[in-house]
Amino acid sequence: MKYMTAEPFRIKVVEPVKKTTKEERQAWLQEAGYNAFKLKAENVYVDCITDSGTSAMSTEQWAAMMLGDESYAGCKSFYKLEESARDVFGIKNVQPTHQGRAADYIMASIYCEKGKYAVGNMHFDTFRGNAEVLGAIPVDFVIDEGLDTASSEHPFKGNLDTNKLQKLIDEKGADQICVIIITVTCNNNGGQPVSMANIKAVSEIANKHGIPVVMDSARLAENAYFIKTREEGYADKSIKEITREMFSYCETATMSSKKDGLVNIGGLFLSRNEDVFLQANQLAIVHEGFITYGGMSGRDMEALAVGLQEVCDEQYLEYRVKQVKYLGDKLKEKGIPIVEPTGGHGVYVDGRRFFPQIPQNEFPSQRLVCALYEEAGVRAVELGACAFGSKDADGNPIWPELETMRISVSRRVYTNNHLDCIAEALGDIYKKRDEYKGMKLVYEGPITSLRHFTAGFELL
Ligand code: PLI
Repeated sequence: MKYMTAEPFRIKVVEPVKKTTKEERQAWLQEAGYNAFKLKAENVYVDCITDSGTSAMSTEQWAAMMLGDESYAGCKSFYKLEESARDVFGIKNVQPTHQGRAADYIMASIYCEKGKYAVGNMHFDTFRGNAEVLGAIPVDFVIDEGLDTASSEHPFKGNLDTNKLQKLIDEKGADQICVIIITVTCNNNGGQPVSMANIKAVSEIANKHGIPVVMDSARLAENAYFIKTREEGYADKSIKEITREMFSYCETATMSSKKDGLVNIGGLFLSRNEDVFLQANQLAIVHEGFITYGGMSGRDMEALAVGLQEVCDEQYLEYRVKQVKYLGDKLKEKGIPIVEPTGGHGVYVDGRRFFPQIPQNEFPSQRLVCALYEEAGVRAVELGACAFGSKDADGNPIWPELETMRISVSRRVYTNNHLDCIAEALGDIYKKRDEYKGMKLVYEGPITSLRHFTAGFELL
């Protein structure tokens, strides 16, 4: 396949994007309170705020949508989705949900207990929010290398630290841990993968102590590809063999299908525990929809059934992971500090190392998000002081260890030319980095863990 290094698809439908002036973007930023979530998408040139729900669908997926069976109960589309999901996860019981956070809600309602610990490598916000509402205590036990943005190039920075887990069990007792959740890939620290050895080791400890293991599997195929290419013994296994082994170590899996489902909406809840699955069905009926659609339309289930198969294609995954690395390498060439190695769904720039003059309480990564939009119309997202900051019981701020700007790369959407624009713009901002000052948070909503969506800032 020498020479065949381009995208493994050709473009059939295009969506125009608008070029805008710096003056226009400065005005829009000010109107938006310097919060990228409040910008109108039509005023964004390259949108990297998320990789969620933004994939381009294939001809096969669009064709499948025409077959959508919209029957309330027992529709054909559900059975196709069920078969496809069983094939990828190796789990028999499949409950659709309208998106990932609904599956999180169902999972948290079943597993979380007041005052008990929910251990994770790094919990995603929507599970954390649900767990907190239910009174559980979410704790992140990612390995130390996973928090080291400067020097560590550990191949599986998403791994859960089994020593920290064992210590908590020894100190508090296993009955104080209601669930262990492994997020693949680990979104909060760079789309970093979790190794099979780690998933297995965590599940062995959990099984020994009777603690259920759940996998948050939004980016399951990207994780499997990293296992195949980085972990000994997996090079000759197919992606589906790897995903099935990954999920053989858990009782339950949740999925935001908006990422590796290659669709724009949808979620899944799967469990090999029959009692848990029956409870999930009940919760789905109350909150989502009947068991065989769970908040999804028949046509969307058709597209997801196909997307789950397409995402396991190795040629697609090779292109996907290499495209993200392409952007990471371009930024590194310019001396820009990024989280290394690059992960599966985006490049994470270290805000503190980029703007060392801006302290964390003046939101360096948020400043970088604004600078990138101002210069190039590129929209990224802050994952730092604003998004991950919290407060102690007296309302004093607690600043997070990780302070990054995530440049998420949507699946099958942008060409490397778009990524070149991002690299050029960030390179120019980096050259004049000394000129930037920080930001002041002037508005935040009542729920600190969700404040980044609606926060208002001023430039200092
Ligand atoms: O956006 P949802 O409700 O389909 O999925 C929530 C969700 C659950 N788990 C993980 C690991 C996620 O990354 C996730 C959503 N992620 C978003 C929106 C993101 O921008 O990363």
